[in-house]
Amino acid sequence: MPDIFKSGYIGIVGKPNVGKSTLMNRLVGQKISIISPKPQTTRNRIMGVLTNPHSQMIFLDTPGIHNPKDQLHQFMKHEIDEAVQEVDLLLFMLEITSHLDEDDQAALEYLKSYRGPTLIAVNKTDTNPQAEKMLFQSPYGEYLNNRKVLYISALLGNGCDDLLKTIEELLPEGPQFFPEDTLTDRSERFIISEIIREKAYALFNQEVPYSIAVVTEEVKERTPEMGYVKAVIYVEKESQKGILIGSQGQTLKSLGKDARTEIEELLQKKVYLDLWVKVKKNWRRDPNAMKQLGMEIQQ
Ligand SMILES: Nc1nc2c(ncn2[C@@H]2O[C@H](COP(=O)(O)OP(=O)(O)OP(=O)(O)O)[C@@H](O)[C@H]2O)c(=O)[nH]1
Ligand SMILES: [Mg+2]
Repeated sequence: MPDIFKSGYIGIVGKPNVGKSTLMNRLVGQKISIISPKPQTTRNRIMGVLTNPHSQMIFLDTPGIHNPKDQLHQFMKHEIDEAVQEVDLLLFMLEITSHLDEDDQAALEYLKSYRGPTLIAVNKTDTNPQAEKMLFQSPYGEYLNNRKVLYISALLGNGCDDLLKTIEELLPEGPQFFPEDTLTDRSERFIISEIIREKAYALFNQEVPYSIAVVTEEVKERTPEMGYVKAVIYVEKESQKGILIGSQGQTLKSLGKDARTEIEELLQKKVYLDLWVKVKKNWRRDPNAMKQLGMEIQQ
């Protein structure tokens, strides 16, 4: 083995819900990004770093590619564009489909216009064992000629070792950009907010999850064994506040319990989670409100 070190940025992109966050967590070996069966879960570019003796792979999980319909979508699109600008390799994920919906079209436009090195990962092969046969007959097929395609299950890990090997081969020789123990560039507060948002995605349907933004305002020690976390869940309407809190506060309590368990794992101690619900009217359409929630489009 020649004594060279490889490193670089890998942008994980694709339509909403194809499994980008599941894959990043799998490749890095740690839960960094939140996951949900609902589309448009990830809203930010989130870094996950895998360092080993011969390489450092810096993955950028991104929001699903879609046509923006409001200010939040604009922000998400901006996060994808920002991430892709700095990558050495684009990892384009897709699921086999018999017809291309609006999101597939948007994702394909992205792929077609991208000029740098690209690797295609066909995901969810556990639910589609015929994927290899079907890809080139599916509507995606005609756009993938001459591209390297790998078949994986991010959920079960099938094909993921091969994928890592291939990525490593394709990366340039380079320095170790981050210390060995770096897993992400995201703060503890950001990850706590995301955990709370993930539990809310699991509990609520229709518009409610999309109207939620979480801000973790305080993380401190109460005693050496006990942490204190204060977080505010913002919604867009009074009626949503009622749904979130539930009768006698039961719904919020149950959301808090789900989130607390995972926050305790993250902080490695017992935690008192102080959860608040506030209304920030129509924040998804309001650039100023978005800025206050930490989602500013920086030019
Ligand atoms: N069966 C199966 N399900 C998967 C696989 N990978 C991801 N999923 C599921 O697909 C859903 C979406 O996964 P995510 O990782 O949140 O997808 P995403 O692409 O990050 O979604 P957005 O952030 O909304 O763009 C979840 O329910 C996952 O459990 C897979 O390989 N097989
Ligand atoms: Mg995601």
